[in-house]
Amino acid sequence: MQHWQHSSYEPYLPVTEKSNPITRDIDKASPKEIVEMLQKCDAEIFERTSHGNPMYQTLNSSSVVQTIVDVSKRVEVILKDPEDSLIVLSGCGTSGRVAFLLATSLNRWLASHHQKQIYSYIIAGGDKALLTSQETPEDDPLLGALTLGKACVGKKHVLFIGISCGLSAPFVAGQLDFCLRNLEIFTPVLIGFNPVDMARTEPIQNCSFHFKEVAERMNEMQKQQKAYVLNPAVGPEAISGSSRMKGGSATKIILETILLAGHEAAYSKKAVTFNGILHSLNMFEKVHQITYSQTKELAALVQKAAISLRKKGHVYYLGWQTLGIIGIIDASECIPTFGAGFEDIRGFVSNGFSEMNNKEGDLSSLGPHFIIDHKDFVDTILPNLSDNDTVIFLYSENDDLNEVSVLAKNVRQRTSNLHAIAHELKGLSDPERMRSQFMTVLTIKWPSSLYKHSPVLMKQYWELSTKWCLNAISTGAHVLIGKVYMNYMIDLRVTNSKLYRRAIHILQRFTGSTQAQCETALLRAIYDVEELSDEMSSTDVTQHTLVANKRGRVVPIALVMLQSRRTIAEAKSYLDAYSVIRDAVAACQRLL
Ligand code: S6P
Repeated sequence: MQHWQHSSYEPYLPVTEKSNPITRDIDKASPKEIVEMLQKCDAEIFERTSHGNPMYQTLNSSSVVQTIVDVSKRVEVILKDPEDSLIVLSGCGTSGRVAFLLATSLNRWLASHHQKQIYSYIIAGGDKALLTSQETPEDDPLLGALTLGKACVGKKHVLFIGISCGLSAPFVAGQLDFCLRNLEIFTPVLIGFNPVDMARTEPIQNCSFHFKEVAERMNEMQKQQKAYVLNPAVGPEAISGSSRMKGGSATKIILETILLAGHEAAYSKKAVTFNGILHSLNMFEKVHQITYSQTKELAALVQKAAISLRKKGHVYYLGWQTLGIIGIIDASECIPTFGAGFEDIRGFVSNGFSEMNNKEGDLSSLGPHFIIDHKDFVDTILPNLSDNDTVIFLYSENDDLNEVSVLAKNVRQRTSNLHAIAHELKGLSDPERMRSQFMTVLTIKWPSSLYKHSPVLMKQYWELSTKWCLNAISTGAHVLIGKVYMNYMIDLRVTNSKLYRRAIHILQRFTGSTQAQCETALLRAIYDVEELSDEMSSTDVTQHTLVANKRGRVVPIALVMLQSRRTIAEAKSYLDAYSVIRDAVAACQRLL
């Protein structure tokens, strides 16, 4: 049995918030060890058995596979009769980004096959949340329901797939509740990675239900095949709670398995079967093995990225097609995850917003966070590029390699610190010429067995593989520059209720103080006062998070206060002496 599966292991936390024993010492690891730890953590997605622990189902458990079969058949029905029908994928943060990626890719596929485009995506906070962190709308169930209602006006059949890795987002709970009250139109599906028993029970503001209550109603309805819950446990995240990693990857795997099976049944007359689904899941496990077979090369990129960040340089991902979008997503998530500066790691995609194909169109007028085209990189970044910066190209043999070469040549004039992650299937016609353009190339060679299983899915495999590589690079680099303590990101931004609860838990974990003491210290740091007024103590979590959004280092400040009984001013000046959170916390641990 995995250590985290024991009932005594962090019993008050759901799987998605537990700390992973594999990465306990990630903050002291070498780049190669970091990549190996991430490889093991990601391998847990494909764990075959729950080792007799009835509490957990895995991705390969027959009940999970059967639910995938059932949902795939729903997809098939909608694809065969697309009039007045819709498949909506929805979530917050990373879950919404995965929803976007799949909905747009599959609509494109449908359009190219002269079929009606029936996919739609919803991300809490709208399209700007695709590129920036918008954590506040995640707490709003009414907004979730309203957005869903609007997206489905006039539709008679809607398959709604709500994603919340932690079974926690009120935005998604509101949507599922809306579906459950309108089952004549909606078939709701919930994807997440905790047992229903561990779904969030915190009351939601202005709302009569919490997440667990909705998930239980979903479970009830599943008996009549009117709703479906897909919630295998895939183990805790490598960085505690960071569901952009395993949560995002597992969501992508499940959704692609479901949607591809539905497509094949509708268009290739290949019936959805239990074994077919199992086989698809096995193929994704191969993608994991192939990607991580190059630990050394990947570790070298982690190291390069860390050196750049340490020297106050930057990391740039320049990707083609959806690989570019994967790069943009990974880069933008570093800001909320590691408190990174927006310039630290940035992504660019060929053809910018026309490649994104997002609902709200070109967002570049919203500001620098939304400048994503290669052309913008050439105009604004290239002139100041230096050897302190690491540039990583992301492409496959299906891309315009001449275009890749031209851009590589331009970049080389400014820096030799240019690398590539390249996906090859049949092999390039002139591999040496491509290789010579970069300092290093991590070539991922794909066996034809995967292509034969599904030519349609190759692009999705490459996306997932690139996601794993980039998650390793950006996480590893931030770990190496000291942003993480053990496997906790302590300096988190407390911008919604989930993060507020996580912050309190982290404080309890490291100080041994009571929940009440930790909450008080956190609130003092948020409101920047020594003494809380009655109004501050009695106001709701939403208000706290709105104030916290404007403040930095609230959790480290609260930690120092709790640990050393210092005033806020003293705690701040104590922290000023440390640029590395890991050092500050370690020193603080020694204070008592
Ligand atoms: C996690 C990421 C967050 C989550 C979001 C939704 O690394 O930063 O934005 O995706 O909070 O979480 P969930 O559990 O509802 O999918």
